Amino acid sequence: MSKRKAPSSDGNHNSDFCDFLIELADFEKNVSRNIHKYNAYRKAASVLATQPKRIESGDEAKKLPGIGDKIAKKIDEYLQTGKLRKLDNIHNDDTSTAISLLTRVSGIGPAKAKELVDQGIKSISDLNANKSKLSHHQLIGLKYFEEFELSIPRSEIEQVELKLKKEISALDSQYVLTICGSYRRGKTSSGDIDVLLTHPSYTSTTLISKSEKGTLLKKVVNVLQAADIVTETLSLGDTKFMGVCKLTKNSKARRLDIRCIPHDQYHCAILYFTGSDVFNKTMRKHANEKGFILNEYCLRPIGSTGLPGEPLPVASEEDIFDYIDFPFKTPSQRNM
Ligand code: 8DG
Ligand code: CA
Ligand code: CA
Repeated sequence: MSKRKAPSSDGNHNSDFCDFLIELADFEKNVSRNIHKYNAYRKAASVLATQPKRIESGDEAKKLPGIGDKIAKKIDEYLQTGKLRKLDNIHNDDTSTAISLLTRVSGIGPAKAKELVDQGIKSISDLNANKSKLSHHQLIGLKYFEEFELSIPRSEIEQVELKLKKEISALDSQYVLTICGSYRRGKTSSGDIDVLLTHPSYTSTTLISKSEKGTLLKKVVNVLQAADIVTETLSLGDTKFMGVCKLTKNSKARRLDIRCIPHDQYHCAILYFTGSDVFNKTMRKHANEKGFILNEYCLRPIGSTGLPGEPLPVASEEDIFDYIDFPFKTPSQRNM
């Protein structure tokens, strides 16, 4: 996944609240490593972002789902003083700012960042002076630190999509490729390029060996490397490639992920990797309430024993919505 960024402020009447909530969320994820608080701040930000009007007080905010006392108080403090003491304290704390900075490098997670900061490595130039402490992925993340933070214009991803489809269909016309993530949700720019790939020969039940499965993805990566689209590999497993692509030789380096998905699980995967992550949580919760378990692989009914049954046949994204009786949302309606 791309390092999570603030949703764009287009048409958001509460974008200043969202900005501080997302900063608090990132602090909880990267520094405190409290994923519950991270989720709570993200949820609150996404609820505020979709309000049709400016929220005028903490009390008003508290009426919205996902906003409790603590966040309401922060909204009041912000409205009254124009800032938050908690964020000021975080900004003034050397260790917190260093950990936050290092986690912006692709491949450096919160634990690695803490480990580095504990050794006195606190800046990008410190990282450059301590390359032996970094993995291959982290070294590439460091090399492209600035470029990976730039958002990718939609028109560029459209052109990458054409090139990927051309190269991959020339290799084998049976491959199917979909770019998911924020691009599929219609965003005008994206943090990275999330590609899902499938092939009819690969299903969750066909006895395809691990090496055959890996071959499906590796053949694609090889072709894209030969075509100078893929320029670096961060990691390559049997089903997941993480790397770097460039539209043309002089284009910027972009983060590209390719996941190879069993053919029968393709629609659940597309749904999941289209997101947004907050939308996914809402839909999974709805599925649970209707007696189903939904994940990135499949949709299963929960039997009377409380255990999940066999995966339901799914031939489209719409099927998934229908089974759980959830009104269909087009990808661009899932930006929450
Ligand atoms: P962006 O890259 O433009 O910043 O936005 P994005 O495309 O929505 O985010 P992403 O981080 O690339 O993740 C792509 C989708 O994957 C996301 O929209 C929903 C799904 N997803 C979650 N949770 C997670 C997660 O923890 N890790 C990953 N890899 N994907 C996730 O819902
Ligand atoms: Ca991603
Ligand atoms: Ca993405």
